[in-house]
Amino acid sequence: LSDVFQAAFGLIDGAERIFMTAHVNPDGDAIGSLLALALALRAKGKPVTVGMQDPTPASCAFLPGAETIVPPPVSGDFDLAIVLDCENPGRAGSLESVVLNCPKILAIDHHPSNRSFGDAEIRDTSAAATGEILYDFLLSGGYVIPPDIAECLMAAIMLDTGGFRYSNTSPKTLRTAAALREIGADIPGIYRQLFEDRPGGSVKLMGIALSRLEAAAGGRIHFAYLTQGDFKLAGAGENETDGINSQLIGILGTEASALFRESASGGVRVSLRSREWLDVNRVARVFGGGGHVRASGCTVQAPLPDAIRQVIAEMESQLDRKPED
Ligand SMILES: [Mn+2]
Repeated sequence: LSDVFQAAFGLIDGAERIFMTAHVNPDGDAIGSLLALALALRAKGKPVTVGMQDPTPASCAFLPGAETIVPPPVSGDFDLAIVLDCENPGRAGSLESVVLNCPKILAIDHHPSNRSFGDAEIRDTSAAATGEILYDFLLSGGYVIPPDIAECLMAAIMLDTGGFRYSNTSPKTLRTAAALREIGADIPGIYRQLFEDRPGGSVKLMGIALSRLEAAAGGRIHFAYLTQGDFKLAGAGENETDGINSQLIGILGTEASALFRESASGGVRVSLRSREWLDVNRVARVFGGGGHVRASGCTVQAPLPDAIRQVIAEMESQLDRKPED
């Protein structure tokens, strides 16, 4: 057992009331990882409260335990916070204060981070998903992985690898997936629910976004935006934008893409993608966000046209600094 795993199990064993959370604008890795660990801890008799700033996306509602996630405000006398899939506690959004009020913090994540946090921090940037780390973590702690937990971990891994298509899909990722498949995780069912099934409103939203397609940097950047009026017109929620950025980054000649969403809670949410070399995590960090080299996000507190101008200008300037190879 590695030292950091041992420290993490020490925190869990010593805790009476555990609070768990993950990043704002959650995806299948955030939700799947939260639910997998919550199911495992509850099976051991640990009282766990799972709180999230933002609602669970409809694509993840099928995951076992999804109905147990509570929205803010979260109150309770917790003695341990477990923060998943976050490079810093601020990624928990408005629930950061609940995390920081806990006397102990355990972080489990696979994003690159500038500064460590937590009383124990399991950070493995070679893992494709936080769910991939959790598989090893649970096994090493002697936890059994029943089919419901396997389903959650498989969803976590499949979301962050795009269904085993992205470059982060390692041999180890596939070995973990193979083990989860043997336990019974339903790959085609998870794929369909995470990536294909969608309400008509989100398809209409995609149509609106794509009709706004714009290029910058001579076609090396493609971007689109959605206003509050667009969400009303389409009858879709702000988190029903899955797949739009994949369309943008797929345009031939594009190195980086951005989708801008005007948020009802203020500011503009920006999702960034890159194809081959641009580190969009560096772009997102300029605006206080973060994520991965190929997929990142941030929120810009500015009117939509200003947010677009600022972020596109930063992307252009970083595109112009391509290292010679
Ligand atoms: Mn992740």
